Amino acid sequence: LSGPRLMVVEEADARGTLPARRADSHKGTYGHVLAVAGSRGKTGAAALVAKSALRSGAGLVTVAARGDALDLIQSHSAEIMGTPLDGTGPLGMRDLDALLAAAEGKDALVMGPGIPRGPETGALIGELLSRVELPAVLDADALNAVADDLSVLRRAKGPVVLTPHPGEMARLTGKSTKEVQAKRLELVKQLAAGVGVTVVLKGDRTLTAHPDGRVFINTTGNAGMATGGSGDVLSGLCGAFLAQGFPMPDAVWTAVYAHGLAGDLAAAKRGQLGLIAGDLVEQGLCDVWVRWG
Ligand code: NPW
Ligand code: AMP
Ligand code: MG
Repeated sequence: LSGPRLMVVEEADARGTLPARRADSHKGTYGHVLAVAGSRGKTGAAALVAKSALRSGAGLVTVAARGDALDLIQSHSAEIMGTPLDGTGPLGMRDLDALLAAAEGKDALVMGPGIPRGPETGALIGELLSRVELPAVLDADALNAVADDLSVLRRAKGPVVLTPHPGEMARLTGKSTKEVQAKRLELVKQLAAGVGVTVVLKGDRTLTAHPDGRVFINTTGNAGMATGGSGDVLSGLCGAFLAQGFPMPDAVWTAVYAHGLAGDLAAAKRGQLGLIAGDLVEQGLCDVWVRWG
């Protein structure tokens, strides 16, 4: 399978992306992630993003969410900082000023898991990306929000990473989930090159496509990860690596490899049936970092 444009990621490659932490470093060295995530009923998605980023080396993590959800999100973990977004209902243009202010001083954006989505959410994401020069990971409902008009992504000032599961990829490409699964390699390359973004098509053998035509095939992970919140953990992990300044696209395929390995190590302890997304964060990721020294 390996060739100059199609690469199978090996553990030594992934481990090689992570520099050692310097003895004289501090939390400012490791970047501040802003996660626009969570809503009432889906506060867990935001907590998983934030905790995953914190467990993956980010110096600071702030979640921006509606006030009614934010208190619950922060109650999941003492380390999570918060920026409340006024009002209720779906995210739209009225949230732009608050998000621009929240993005100041941040090093990476993660948008989408559990967000309240409405007719203006795609336009809001496009406008934010066009005005903030940060690497951005779009997942879950941020993907669904931009699916109708992917041209908003072309205005982004920083590198953009999309992390769709096959259902979200179907919405992004106007295909059925079945067609997506039948043509995974072709579609992921097309989307990455067509829109000029890095695309992670998740599932068994996750594919990471860079706009320059390279595709990275992942070999870690297992069916125990087919459980609610697994993908939210990946978006937090990608955000943490980008906030730490790891280069593109290495930051992304390394995050995918580590996420799958976390799932494999956690499944070895809990069984595939017992595995839940929180285990990836609390157990699996930490075991990966220890294994990688
Ligand atoms: P089908 O049925 O096969 O056509 P949705 P979601 C497909 C948040 N969460 N292989 C499949 O489609 C998320 O962050 C909050 C093949 C399936 O029915 C989002 O914001 C949690 N098909 C929101 O909820 C924990 C696959 O997609 C459909 C596939 C909704 O996210 C849970 C489902 O996808 C969740 O993360 C695969 N490998 N994977 C919390 N604790 O707060 C997916 N599909 O409709 O986009 O819904 O992914 O659950
Ligand atoms: P999401 O559907 O957004 O929660 O994402 C699910 C995460 O779990 C993705 O990173 C998938 O690659 C991973 N995952 C789900 N099912 C499997 C599987 N059968 N084998 C490997 N990884 C999986
Ligand atoms: Mg998801």
